[in-house]
Amino acid sequence: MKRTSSPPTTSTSKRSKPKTMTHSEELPLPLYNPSTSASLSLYKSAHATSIQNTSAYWSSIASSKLDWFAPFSSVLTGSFIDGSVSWFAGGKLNICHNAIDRYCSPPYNRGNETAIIWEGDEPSSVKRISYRELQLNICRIANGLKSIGVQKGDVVTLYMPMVPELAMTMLACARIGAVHSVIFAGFSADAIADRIQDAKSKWVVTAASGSRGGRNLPLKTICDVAVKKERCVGIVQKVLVFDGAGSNGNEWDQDESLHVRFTDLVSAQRPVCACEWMDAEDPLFILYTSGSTGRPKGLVHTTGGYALYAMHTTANSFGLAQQTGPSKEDDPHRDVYACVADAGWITGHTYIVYGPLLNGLSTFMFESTPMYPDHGRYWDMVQRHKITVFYTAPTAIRSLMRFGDEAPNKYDLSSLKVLGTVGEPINPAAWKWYFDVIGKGKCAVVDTYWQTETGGHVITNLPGVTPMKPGSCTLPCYGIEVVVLDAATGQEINETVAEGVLAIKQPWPGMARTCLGDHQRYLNVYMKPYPGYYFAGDGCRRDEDGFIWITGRVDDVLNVSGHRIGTAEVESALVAHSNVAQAAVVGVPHDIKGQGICCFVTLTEGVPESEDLIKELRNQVRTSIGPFATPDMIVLTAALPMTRSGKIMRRILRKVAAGELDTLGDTTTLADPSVVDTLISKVEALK
Ligand code: 6R9
Repeated sequence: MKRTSSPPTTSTSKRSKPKTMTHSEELPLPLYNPSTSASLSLYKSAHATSIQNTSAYWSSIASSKLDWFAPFSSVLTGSFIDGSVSWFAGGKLNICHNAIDRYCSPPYNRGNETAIIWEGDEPSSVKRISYRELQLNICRIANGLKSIGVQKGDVVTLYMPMVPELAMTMLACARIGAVHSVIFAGFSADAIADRIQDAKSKWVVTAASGSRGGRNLPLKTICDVAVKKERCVGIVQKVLVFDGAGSNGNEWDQDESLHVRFTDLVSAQRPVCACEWMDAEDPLFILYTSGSTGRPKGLVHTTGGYALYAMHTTANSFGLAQQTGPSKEDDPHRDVYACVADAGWITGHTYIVYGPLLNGLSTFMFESTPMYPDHGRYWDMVQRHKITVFYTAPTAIRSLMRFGDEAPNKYDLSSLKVLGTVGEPINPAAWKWYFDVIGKGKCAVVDTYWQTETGGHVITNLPGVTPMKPGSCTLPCYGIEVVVLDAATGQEINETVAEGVLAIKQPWPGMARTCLGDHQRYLNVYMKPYPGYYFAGDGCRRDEDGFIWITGRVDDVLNVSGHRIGTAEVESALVAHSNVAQAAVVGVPHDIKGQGICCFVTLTEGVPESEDLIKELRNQVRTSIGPFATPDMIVLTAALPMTRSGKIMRRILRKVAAGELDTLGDTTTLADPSVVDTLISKVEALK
C-alpha cells in the first residue's frame, strides 16, 4: 500500500494550527465506487477544461441544467478587481421554479416524491413532504407575504427553528423575488437587531417557539426584544409568527399592530402563485458572516449563478444525480441525502435547501441535536431513514467519538455510501473514526472546503474519483482555479509543493457579489489583499500530489465548532460592559470545538476582580452575540502585553492561552515584559 504524504508541518497562519492537525495516517481507499488512477486522470482533464474556458464550461451546464424563462445574453462579465462579476446577465429565471415547480410537472413528474423528510426534536416526530405539497405550501406562504405588502426586492428576515416552514419561507421569498436574510436561531436579540438594521428589513418571520434537545427556544420573544430596540423601531413593519410549526407551540401574546398570525393567514391563501421572473443577477439572499473587523457583513448571493453552483456541487461532491423522472419502487440506488447542519448557516442554505431540491432529490431537515435523546441519535436516523449520504461537521464527529463505538455499532449503518464533512479542517483521528466506525471502511469521506462567500464547495474530493488523505480537502471543484500565494509578496507559487495563502484566480458562478450596502468593504476584504485574486482568508499547504491542506484562518476570525466568530465582535461585546477597559480575544485549541474562545480583559480603575464579574462578562457575550459564542476562558488582568507603540501583542496572547510557552518568541519589545509572566500564571491557574 502506498504511503500518503505528510500533512502540513508549518503554517503561515498568524494563529496556531489546531493541535489535532499534527499527524496523518495512511488509510485504504474506499471500496465503494473505488477511485482509480483512470478516474483521477479523467477528473484532472475535465477540471483543466473547466478552467481553461470557464465561460463555455458554465454556459453549457447552465443551459442544460436550469430552466430559463428567457435565455442569458452573456456568460461571465466583469472582474475581481472592481467586484463587477456578473454571470448569465439578461437571463431570467426563478430558483423556486427550478427547485420545485419543474419537478411537479412533465417530464420530471416527481410531484408525489418526497421533497423534505423532517425529523423533529423527538425521534418519533417525522414528516414527509412531497414536491407537490411543498409547492402548494410555498405558494400559500408567498401569497401570505404578498398580502401583507412584501414586494420584490424587499429583505425578509427569518428567525426560525429547523422546521419545514423555514425552507418553505425561503423558497416563497425567492418565488416572489423577496430577498431572504436568515438568522441562525442561536443568535441573540442584539445580533438580530444589528442585522435587521443593516438590511433595513421591514419584515421578520419567526415561530412562536422552537424545540431543541428537549428545551424550548422562545424565538418570538427574542424577536420581540430585537424589533423593539431603538435601532429597529421605524424599520420593522410586521413580525409574522408561525405557530404549531414543527415541534413548537401556539401560545403567544399578540400585539395586533406588530404581529401577524402567519399560520392562519397562510392557510387562508390560494395555493397558486406565479413565479416572479428574476434576472440572473438579482439578489436571492443575504447571509451575515463574521469578518476580522467591524460588524458581521451581509454577503449578497444572486439568483442564476448561485442556483447553478448549488445544483452542480451538490450532485458532484456527493456522487448524486439529478432526478429526471419518478423514482422506481424499491430502487436499490435510491439516495437518501441528509445534511444535518442548520439552515441558518450557508451549509443549510446550499446543501439542505437549494442544492438538493434543485436536483429533484429529497432533503432531510433535522430539528434536534446529535445528543438528544442520547448520543446515538444520528445513527438511529441513518438506520430508520436508510440514509445514503450523511453530511456533518468535524466538531460533531469529535463530540460523538468521545462516547466510543458502542452507539454506532448498535445501528445498521449499511445504507451509507458517502460521508461528508465541512466547517473546519478534520483531524485525522476524527476522520479515521468517521471512515471506520461510521462508514465501515466502505464509504467515501468527502472533505468539503468552502465558505459563506463561495456559495458552495470550492475544494473537495469527489467520491470514487479522488483518492482520500485524511485531513486534506484534496483538489479543486470543477470551474475553480485554486492558487497558493506567497503571503508576503502575493506571488503565485508555481512549485507543486507550496505553503502560503489560498486564493482563487477566476470568478465562479456561486461567489457572493458584494457586502450589502458596502461594496468597498467587499473589495477591501476579498479583492484588494491580492489584486486579481479572490482571497479566502485561509492559509494552506499544497503537497507533492497537488492536494490542498487548509491550515486555518490567517485573519482574526475564530472557528468555534465550525461557527465563524470575529475576535473583534467578542471584544466589542466585552468593552460594552461598563467595568471593562480593554479586551483582547484569541482562539485557543479545543479538543471538541476545534477552537475555543479565550478573552483577556482589563478592568476600569478601581473595579475589583471577581468570579461574579467573570460570569457577567460571559453573559454579556452571550447576550450580545449568542450562546454559541460563549467564552471558554476569561482572564482578568491588570495589563495586556503591549508594544511600545501601544499595540496589543496577540501573537503572545495566543501562545499563552495555548500553553505554548517554549515558542513565545521575543518578548523584549514589550513595553512591560513582566506582564507575560503574570498572564502565564493566571492562565495556568484557570486550567
Ligand atoms: C461552509 C462554511 C468558512 C471557513 C473557511 C475555513 C473553514 C470550512 C473547511 C474549512 C478546512 C474544510 N472551513 N470548511 N477548513 N477544511 N473542509 O463553513 O462556511 O461558516 O463561512 O466558514 O471555515 O476557515 O474560511 P463559513
